Amino acid sequence: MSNGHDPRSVPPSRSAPAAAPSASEVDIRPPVVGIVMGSDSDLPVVRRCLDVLEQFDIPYEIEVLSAHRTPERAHAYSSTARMRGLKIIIAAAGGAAHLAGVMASLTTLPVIGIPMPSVLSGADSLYSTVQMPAGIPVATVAIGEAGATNAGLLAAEILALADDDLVHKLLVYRAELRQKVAEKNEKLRASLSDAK
Ligand code: AIR
Repeated sequence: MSNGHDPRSVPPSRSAPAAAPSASEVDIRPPVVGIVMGSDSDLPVVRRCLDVLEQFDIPYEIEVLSAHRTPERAHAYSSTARMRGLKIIIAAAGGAAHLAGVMASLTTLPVIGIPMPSVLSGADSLYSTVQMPAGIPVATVAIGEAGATNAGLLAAEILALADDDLVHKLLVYRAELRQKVAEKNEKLRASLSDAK
């Protein structure tokens, strides 16, 4: 499944679904970020990552791919990723989460791993994603939704090395974060002075 702005891609997590774009609005840019997840059950968390990529207007593709259930497809995906024009792979899996490591073993593209929440609160996913042997790196982010958001941001930062427009968008994003914190402080102060 390809591209963040393709009407066939997964629905947004927030707000009402947008009307289907007209043919002229369909994004035909080739994906530069490949997102793979071990199961469709990971999608609610991975959606945070898609939201970021869409916010930064980064074309992506997304697939369910399992290191254990579909090992041949996982190998084929990663070993052809660079040739297909991808620049970054993001792999999300839970439990015995070997997907990011398998992806990283077959490509020299940067691989970002998102440990999914699990019956062990994601600790198993985290350890099995982050504890790579020397030689095959996986840039592992936090467990769950925060990690998914940060995976999208890290991908944007990597792509921004060669894209000034993305640098600008990242700076705006940070400014908005600061603004939100300032608003929270204002609200806190107001509620404390009301309580007096
Ligand atoms: N998983 C799937 N294949 C290998 C792994 N590690 C993970 C998925 C999901 C969890 O197993 O990434 O987080 C449970 O998957 P399911 O399909 O049973 O819901």
